[in-house]
Amino acid sequence: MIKNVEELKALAKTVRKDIVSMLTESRSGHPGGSLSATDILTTLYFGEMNIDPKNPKDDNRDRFVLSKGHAAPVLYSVLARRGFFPVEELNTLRKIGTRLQGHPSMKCLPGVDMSTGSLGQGISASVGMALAGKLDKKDYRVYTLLGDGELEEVQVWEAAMAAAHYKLDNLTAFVDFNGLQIDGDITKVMNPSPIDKKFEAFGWNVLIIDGHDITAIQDAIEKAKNFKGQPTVIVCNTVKGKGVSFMENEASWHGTAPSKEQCEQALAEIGGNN
Ligand SMILES: Cc1ncc(C[n+]2csc(CCOP(=O)(O)OP(=O)(O)O)c2C)c(N)n1
Ligand SMILES: [Mg+2]
Repeated sequence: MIKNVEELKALAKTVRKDIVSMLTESRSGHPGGSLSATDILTTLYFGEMNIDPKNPKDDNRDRFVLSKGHAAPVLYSVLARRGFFPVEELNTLRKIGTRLQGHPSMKCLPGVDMSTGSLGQGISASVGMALAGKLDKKDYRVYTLLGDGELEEVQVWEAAMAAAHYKLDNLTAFVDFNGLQIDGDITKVMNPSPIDKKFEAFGWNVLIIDGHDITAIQDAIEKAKNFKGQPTVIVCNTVKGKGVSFMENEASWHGTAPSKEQCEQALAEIGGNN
């Protein structure tokens, strides 16, 4: 388990470079929402979750559900770097017959706890996993990551209501609050704000942090673990496309792959040693 912030920052650079490289190779996929979620997934997978790549289906493992399933590249990178499958396999993203489908499939790839892609469904599955943990008297925790545009799906709020009703304090949801969805500014498409007040009204403990500040992510996870009687949501202020200047805050990079030249520029900007 890595708690050192400098080490986690270095890993986040590696993950960002994986994302850019695999999308360039596949010539399709979703960079913006993968890069905005990188610091969250890096902190969780390397520094927090009780998981074992040698025993990916262990009953007592912590679970993670990528409710915003289109951000599959960031999940694939952390799983590969954590040892669930060979790093070279990242180059097969979205190719015919690959285990690295455009959206994560739990049937193909070890480490994927739930197949997702249809927005709104992942958090519902997480509620079921957390409730099962309570009924089975198990100590595992369930984490899920939602997009801010995903909050426009009403299924999210049914799940939120159920999580509070069943007092699922073993469930922590992250909201990747990057302000953009596929069609642009979330406040123009279908404004989900105020996100914090909505979750509060649905019975959740709410924390608001900078989603690129690894120390803040670690602190919030710890607070959520110690908070009893209610599920916790960590609203993460993020930048879509974080780390690549020409992708940052640009809705057009929601689902567009970089060219080889753009990839070179992005890799140089991200930097890091490996
Ligand atoms: C039920 C459903 N409706 C529509 C889509 C198409 N879709 C894919 S990504 C996306 C936008 C999601 O925006 P957000 O949740 O903010 O993701 P992020 O900004 O983190 O990439 C949409 C509408 C989908 N995957 N599922
Ligand atoms: Mg968004």
